[in-house]
Amino acid sequence: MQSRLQELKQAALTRLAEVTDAQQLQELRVKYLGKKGELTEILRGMGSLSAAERPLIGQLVNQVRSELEAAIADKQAALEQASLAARLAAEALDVTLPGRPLARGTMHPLSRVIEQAEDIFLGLGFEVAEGPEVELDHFNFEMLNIPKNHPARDMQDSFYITEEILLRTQTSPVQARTLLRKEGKTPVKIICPGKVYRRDDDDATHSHQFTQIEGLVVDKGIRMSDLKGTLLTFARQMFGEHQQIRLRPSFFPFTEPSVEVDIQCILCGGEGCRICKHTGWIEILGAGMVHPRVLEMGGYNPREVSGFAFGMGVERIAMLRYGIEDIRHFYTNDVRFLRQFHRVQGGTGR
Ligand code: 2NL
Repeated sequence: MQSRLQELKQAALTRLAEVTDAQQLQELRVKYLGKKGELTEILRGMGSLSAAERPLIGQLVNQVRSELEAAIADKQAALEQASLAARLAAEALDVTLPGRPLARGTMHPLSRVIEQAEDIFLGLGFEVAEGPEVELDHFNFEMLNIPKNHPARDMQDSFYITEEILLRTQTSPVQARTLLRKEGKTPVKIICPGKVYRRDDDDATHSHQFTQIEGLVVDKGIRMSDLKGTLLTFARQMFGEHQQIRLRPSFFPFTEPSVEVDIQCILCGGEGCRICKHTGWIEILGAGMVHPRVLEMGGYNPREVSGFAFGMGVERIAMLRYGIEDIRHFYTNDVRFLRQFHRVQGGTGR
């Protein structure tokens, strides 16, 4: 019996030495120590032993069992150690290798101009207001004193979704909504940047979607000179501190009187060139004193308050500032175009 136990132990240890993975180890554990294992079988055979032998052999069986258990535990630890070492080796990475370059984007020129304009107007005490691009005819046209028969309301000129709903053709509806929201309170002093849509055949200077910034000030005693001063400050901060502006009479249904505003040509400085068509001046925006009807519809009494408003095309400003010749560049998103605006500064160093 004793020699059978010794043989069993030797055989188990020999096979244990040959084990190379966790599964083999488990199989070996079952074979020798399991419920139907070889050691258990020997225990079962102890019934045939004499009473004197039984405790001796029992003790020996227990000793062999704990020896095997210890050896198996050692082996298990060794296997785990080896597999961890293998995983670490496989996942090793060389931290001294140079990193992969990170592709960096650039700020879109339209976003730059919007941000610059917002900076300028925030500095003058304006707030930025935004609103929906899908708009009611009522806010887009009616509240801006653009009557039902006005040519601007031609189905051919706007993207109508239903009879009453369209893609906004200007950001003025945001201003109309703001007037209603303020319920007659003054001052109103906002700018509204955003996308606008008009049915147009796209070419170098036309786009069916473009960007506008409109501004609106309503308060007691607002005069044309407030409009002039505000726009001169804007022109100087946007295009250079020595800029001059020129106001020419114009017409918009929502302002009276209305003006078109020019700056001195930023290419020739007023000498006359191709860009300014030899006039020395370049139109950058439209403006005027808010029409009394517009104030009234917005919930303000035109006999108590007055206001000025203006609107400009952001693409046009960006094209002038950065010398961009084709409006389609803004929307084609050719990286060769966009990369040119990596850290570029505009003419005024802003
Ligand atoms: C242009 C000029 C302009 C306005 C927009 C405006 C808004 C309200 C009341 C009165 Cl709520 N006016 N906006 C005023 C004058 C000109 O835009 O060239 N647009 C394409």
